[in-house]
Amino acid sequence: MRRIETIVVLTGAGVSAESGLATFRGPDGLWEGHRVEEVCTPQALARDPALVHAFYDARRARLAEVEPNAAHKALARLDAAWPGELLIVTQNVDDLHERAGAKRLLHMHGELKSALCAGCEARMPWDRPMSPNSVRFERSRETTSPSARFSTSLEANGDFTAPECPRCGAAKLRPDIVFFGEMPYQMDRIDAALSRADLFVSIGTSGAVYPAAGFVQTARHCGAWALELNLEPSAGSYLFSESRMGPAGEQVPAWVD
Ligand code: BV8
Ligand code: ZN
Repeated sequence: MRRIETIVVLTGAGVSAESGLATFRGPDGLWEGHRVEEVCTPQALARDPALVHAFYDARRARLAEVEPNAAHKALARLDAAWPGELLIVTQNVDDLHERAGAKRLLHMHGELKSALCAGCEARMPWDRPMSPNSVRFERSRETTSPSARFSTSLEANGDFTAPECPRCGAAKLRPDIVFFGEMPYQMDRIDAALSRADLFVSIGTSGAVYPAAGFVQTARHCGAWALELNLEPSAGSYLFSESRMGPAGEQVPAWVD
């Protein structure tokens, strides 16, 4: 392994699991009780905006109930101490990396605490429900599994109207989330960092979603050592120089410290 100057870290839902946030591909393969096509595509937003807004309103509200875990805190320590180049690329839309103190951070799939105007493409901080009618998902009584099925209880009263954009006035605000079929944010910046990386570390991701799942190949092609820290082997484990299995709350501090 060459001298390490540039580190690129990729995180996925597994890094937030020990904080209590559900991962996407739990045992029943449902995402908070929904199929991904129902809640994370532009078509879903056009077809059933009330459901999509309620889904993201519930996940945004959940952020107030969770805290960064030892993995987020260890990455923040690395960020504060690492003298070379570092970029933490997260697929997650929660704010736990920031709340742990990470600075050199990029949300490639957007953020729950941001809104996007589908009219003028303005992005703005957002921390309240977008759908005035959506009430929190009711965790169903009969199951306590982590990916417990949720039922959307919408007190819908008539048609759904999106909030108005403060810049252009159009009632077209939507969650600032990269849906399937949409281009992730700052791909040029990510690709440039991967081309310079001496060490690429993937934490808590199943390697199921592209282009993030392809980052390990880009980094290795450019000569980086690739380390995977995950609870179980991912779809791309064979692509890594080294894989260490175990909960991120243990594996990440052990790697950082
Ligand atoms: C695009 C929104 C093109 C935010 C999400 C090839 C190349 C390019 C694209 C594609 C391609 N093939 C297919 C595609 C299309 C598609 C895709 O990848 N589909 C898959 C399903 C095959 N990709 C896209 O559409 C992307 N866009 O390519 O655009 C383009 C080009 C030009 C112009 C326009 C467009 C967009 C992808 C983004 C989609 N949005 N989410 C949100 O709502 O949260 S993706 C969603 O999955 C989340 O962002 C999530 O982060 C991401 C990945 O999931 P993971 O984070 O890995 O979570 P998962 O549950 O799967 O796994 C958790 C892991 O953690 C597990 O391995 C588990 O073992 C582990 N774990 C659990 N507990 C712990 C743990 N590990 C450690 N400790 C623990 N305690
Ligand atoms: Zn606008």
